[in-house]
Amino acid sequence: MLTEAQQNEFWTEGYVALRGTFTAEETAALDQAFRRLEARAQALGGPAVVEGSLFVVERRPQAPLRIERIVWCGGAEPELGHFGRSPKLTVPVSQLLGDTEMDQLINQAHIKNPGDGVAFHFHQDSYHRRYGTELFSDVNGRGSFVQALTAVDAMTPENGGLWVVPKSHLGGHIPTGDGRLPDGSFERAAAVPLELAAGDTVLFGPFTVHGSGANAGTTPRRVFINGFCSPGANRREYPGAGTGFRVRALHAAA
Ligand SMILES: O=C(O)CCC(=O)C(=O)O
Repeated sequence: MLTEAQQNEFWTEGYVALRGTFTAEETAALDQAFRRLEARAQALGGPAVVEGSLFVVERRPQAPLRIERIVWCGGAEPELGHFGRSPKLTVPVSQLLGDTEMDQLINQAHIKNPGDGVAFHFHQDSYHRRYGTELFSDVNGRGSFVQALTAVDAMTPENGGLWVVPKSHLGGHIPTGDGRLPDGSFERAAAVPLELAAGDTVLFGPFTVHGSGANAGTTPRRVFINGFCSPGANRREYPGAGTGFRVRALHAAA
């Protein structure tokens, strides 16, 4: 469970890093599942649904395959479904959502290999959740969504690690047409790199501005992302999850 200090850090800074969420043995299992996903991706000629997982890939002549994301990766790799609903993630998330029940919307694999150019511009997840439209309601008044990003490899600024803008959540949702935050709507210079060891997890809310650059290092940077909303918040249909895969955290909400 999150300590009070960790919960305060989340609400004050917009995110909190948890060290050693998964054991070395569990992290090795994540690594193996990601390798199998990557082998499946390498066999594809373009975007495809495979066993309930949406592989968003781009094949380019004379360049490495770009694996943009693998949506609902637990379809093709059921072990990733189980890890994504582990109490190690759902209990802290439920503390932050303030409810033992939640709907899982995201169970996703991001694989960035050196030189593949995959990058994520600075954004708020609230855009992707359709905040501000009829498809999402902030039912708990605090964003109603928490994302857990777990490092499968050590994550550094060199290998395309995540950057977060502390306190950027305090201004709430920034409306955009296409998810690209307008110049001046957040303090880009205040972004800090998140260094995680394999098996560590960062939790962040829907308004926390974050992004990551291309992998300019020599090692892969793979992350396992699971996102949960409060029951009743979401009406958007997600691949694999529909309007939400109901999960109950095994504890009483703090
Ligand atoms: O994989 C990354 O670096 C980006 C992850 C992210 O921005 C997200 O899941 O919202």
